[in-house]
Amino acid sequence: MPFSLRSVRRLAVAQNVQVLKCAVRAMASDVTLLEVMECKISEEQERIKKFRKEHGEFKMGEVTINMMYGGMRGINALITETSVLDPEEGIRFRGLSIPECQEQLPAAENGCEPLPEGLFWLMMTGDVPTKGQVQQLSCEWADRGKLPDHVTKMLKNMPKTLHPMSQFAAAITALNHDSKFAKAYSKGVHKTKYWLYCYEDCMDLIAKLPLVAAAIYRNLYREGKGPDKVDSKLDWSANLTKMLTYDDPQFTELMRLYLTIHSDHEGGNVSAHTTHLVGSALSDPYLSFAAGMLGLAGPLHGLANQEVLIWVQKLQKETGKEPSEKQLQDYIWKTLKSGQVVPGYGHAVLRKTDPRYTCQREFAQKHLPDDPLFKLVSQLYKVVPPILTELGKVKNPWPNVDAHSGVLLQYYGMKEMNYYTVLFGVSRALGVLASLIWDRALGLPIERPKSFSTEALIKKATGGKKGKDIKKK
Ligand code: CMX
Repeated sequence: MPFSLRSVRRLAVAQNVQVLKCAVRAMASDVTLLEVMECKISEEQERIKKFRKEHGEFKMGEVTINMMYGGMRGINALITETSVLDPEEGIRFRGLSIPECQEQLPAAENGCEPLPEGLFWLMMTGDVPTKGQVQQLSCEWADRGKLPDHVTKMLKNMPKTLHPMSQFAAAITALNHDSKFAKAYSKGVHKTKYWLYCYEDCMDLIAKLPLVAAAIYRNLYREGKGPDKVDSKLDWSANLTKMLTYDDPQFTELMRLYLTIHSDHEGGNVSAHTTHLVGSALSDPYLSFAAGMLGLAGPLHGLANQEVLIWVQKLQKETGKEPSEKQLQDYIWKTLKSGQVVPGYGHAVLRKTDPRYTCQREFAQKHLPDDPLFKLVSQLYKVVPPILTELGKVKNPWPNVDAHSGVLLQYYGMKEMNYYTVLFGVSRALGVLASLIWDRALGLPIERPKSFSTEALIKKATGGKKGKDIKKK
């Protein structure tokens, strides 16, 4: 039976029940994210405590030796509340697919793509926020959005040849100068309060990321010129595009979509897992996230969006702007035969076209259907999968998120492909930092899986009997 706000409030006051009080407050239009989190966390702590007491010994699968040598693929070992990845269906953020997020999360005035602020609220609380709650978050991030001088200066002094991702991670590391978590820890704060300081740092960090990202862009590609302050009237994405010196409202809409879909991909990917792992040592959120960004900067992970464009440009150089199907096939085989991967294709978990690719494709079909690069990428979508399938070993021949993002950015004038992973990083903060806050709220311990030497594994697997047959020569 649905309850009205008034009836729940009366019940709560009468019975003084904390859970009901929380439910009442969560419905209020002026409720803050922090207030909602305070309630959610105590409920969740109780729920997990009870669950572990009753089912703590339940087994979630076996670990094989192939899994250990195979990048831990298929080992069930992490808890992540913010999103879950299904191999066939793709990502769901707290149960919502990308099309459902596009439908249900609040959009900007005159816009139709979801505001990433709304996704952050959803990932943190499990609830779809109201428009008012999202506006409140935009204001709060704008309020917190200031860069300390030492970071601005440091970025200005970076050599122009230093990759934007190295600059990004270095600046985030330097922001830990003002970490509230590190300060509270050094003063001996009680561990039940860790999450509150972690929350403060994460909110500050998310608010500062557009400033860091845009400063890197302006220093490298705009001779340091352009707006360098957050505008309190703008949402998080609009502030980012403005400080990047772009004024096309459609580019801002793209950025809202981009920052939403790149935010989270459950817990096992390199950037999420690294942030979680480093955070488990109680390194503050700045250090934890910087470490995650260094993982994102790998070409098999987030740097693939840059690699895709470099690969496509080389293709165009060799074959001309409008290659035939045969030319594409030859180019793909040449890539594979030279021992390289086709960037933007394949995935460790997904076994279908990435829905993040699909929604970017839909954006392109709507806004730039005749763009030559979009046409080329669409052609590759037809030609690459059969070849990767023919190779026989690739588990997923379909495109991932990185196969499409560069096309859209290029169309709106952002041609500096070395920079693309920074935008991925700004977005990734939303998911991994929401998870980090929950890690501290749930008191997850320092992470420390057991490792073995090959020798020890051989002994275990052969019962010590056949070990000599597999001995080193
Ligand atoms: N091109 C060529 N070969 C590929 C391939 C691709 N796109 N994808 C996988 N393979 C190869 C692997 O290199 C591996 O070969 P070896 O056995 O010779 O080492 C074999 O196929 C099996 O790999 P897999 O189990 O299908 O894939 P993995 O889980 O090991 O790796 C990924 C996943 C994403 C690293 C891989 O598909 C790849 O390198 N893709 C290209 C890079 C890329 O687009 N990365 C971005 C992923 C999304 C993101 O994180 O941003």
